[in-house]
Amino acid sequence: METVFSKIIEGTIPSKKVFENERILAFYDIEPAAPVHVLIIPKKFIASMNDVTAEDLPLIGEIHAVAQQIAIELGIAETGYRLINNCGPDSGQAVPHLHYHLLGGAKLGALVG
Ligand code: IU
Repeated sequence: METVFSKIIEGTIPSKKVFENERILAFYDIEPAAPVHVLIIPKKFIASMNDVTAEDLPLIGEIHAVAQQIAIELGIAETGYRLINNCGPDSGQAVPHLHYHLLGGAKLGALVG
């Protein structure tokens, strides 16, 4: 399915990349909700966490490893960060392509609300 994120993966929409390999792309969110706000996405189309299958689990694990590495590189590993996935309407998921928000660089507020 074509989304803004598939266009970012293709390069037809530019992004400020933080990390890229054959399977994963990470780039800065255009509307940062924290001093560090990076989106980490699989290049494979997966609409949401509801659509993750057993065969995707190595990919999900690799996304965590990439998040850990980016946190180190951007200097937020020690101060702390969040890795957030929004899934479905109640979460506010706006883009139907699986993505993880890596947020840090400040004391983060409560999540609910
Ligand atoms: P959400 O979990 O689906 O709500 O997050 C989508 C994020 O994608 C949100 O933080 C947007 O600011 C971000 N984003 C982006 O970085 N670049 C874009 O072109 C678009 C959305 I559209």
